[in-house]
Amino acid sequence: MASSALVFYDMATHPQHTPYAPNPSKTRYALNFTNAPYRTEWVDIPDIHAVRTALGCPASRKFIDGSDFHTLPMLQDTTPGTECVLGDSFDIACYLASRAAAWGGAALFPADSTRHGLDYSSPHIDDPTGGPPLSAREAATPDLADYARFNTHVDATFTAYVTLTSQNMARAFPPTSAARIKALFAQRAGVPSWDDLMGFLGDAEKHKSTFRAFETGIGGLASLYAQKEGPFLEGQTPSYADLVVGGWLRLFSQFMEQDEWAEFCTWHGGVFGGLHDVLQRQYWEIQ
Ligand SMILES: N[C@@H](CCC(=O)N[C@@H](CS)C(=O)NCC(=O)O)C(=O)O
Repeated sequence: MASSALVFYDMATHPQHTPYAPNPSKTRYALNFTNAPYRTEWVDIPDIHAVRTALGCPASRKFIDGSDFHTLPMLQDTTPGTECVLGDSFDIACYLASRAAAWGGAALFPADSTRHGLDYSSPHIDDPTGGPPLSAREAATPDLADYARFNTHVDATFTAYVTLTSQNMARAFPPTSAARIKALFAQRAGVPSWDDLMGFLGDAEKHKSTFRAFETGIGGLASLYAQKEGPFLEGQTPSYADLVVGGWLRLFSQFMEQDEWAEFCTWHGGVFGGLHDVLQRQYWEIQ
């Protein structure tokens, strides 16, 4: 296979190539984890719709009004005979898992897993997200249903606290598209401008109480990690479940206030700080 046969579509950032978005980050971890040969194509947020449509990739998420929400990641396999385009991080994980052995990579869904912690229930699973509803992907095969469910519950938990990252997110917008991204986000939120949106999210008291609630909100997931010896959900053996959590940790590590991120890393025996460090060291590479 030629080294660029897999094309991974991630969000363009400033500075260049400092990815942060949680679902693409799950995929980046999974690509590196499985030793997949890939290259990254960087897409500006307002261009996602056009890029996805040009590749014939249907939206995998909806806005509240039911209209299509075109998102990243996308993965395009250009290998003759197996050409395809996948537009959801969980589908991509399943695809990579089925090829990992051929690349000499690790198993995303280890056959001998005890599946410890995959029955995690988010305290926020029924919360409104304040934006587009989460998209729950069904596993293609019944044996992966608990990973798909875990993904949905982890998404629900971190989404409940995502406003802790919103204030700093704009610094990652590429200068050439920042104005368009801000206008798009304001339009989606139904407010006149980005500054209005930030004004609403910037309430210091609300921020503080959200941060305090985060420690409790993340406690159930943390306790599942704490039950095993080692940085991963299963203890010593990583799986896609850890990469799901890691995708979110990547976002929070980038955009939480530095002192809050430092404190977050000490909560619950430091399980998430430890997981983030090991995932970044071992599986974070930009190709
Ligand atoms: N279920 C989808 C969700 C993808 C998703 O929501 N991606 C976000 C980034 S984490 C996105 O592309 N947002 C684009 C936007 O906000 O315009 C998946 O797992 O791939």
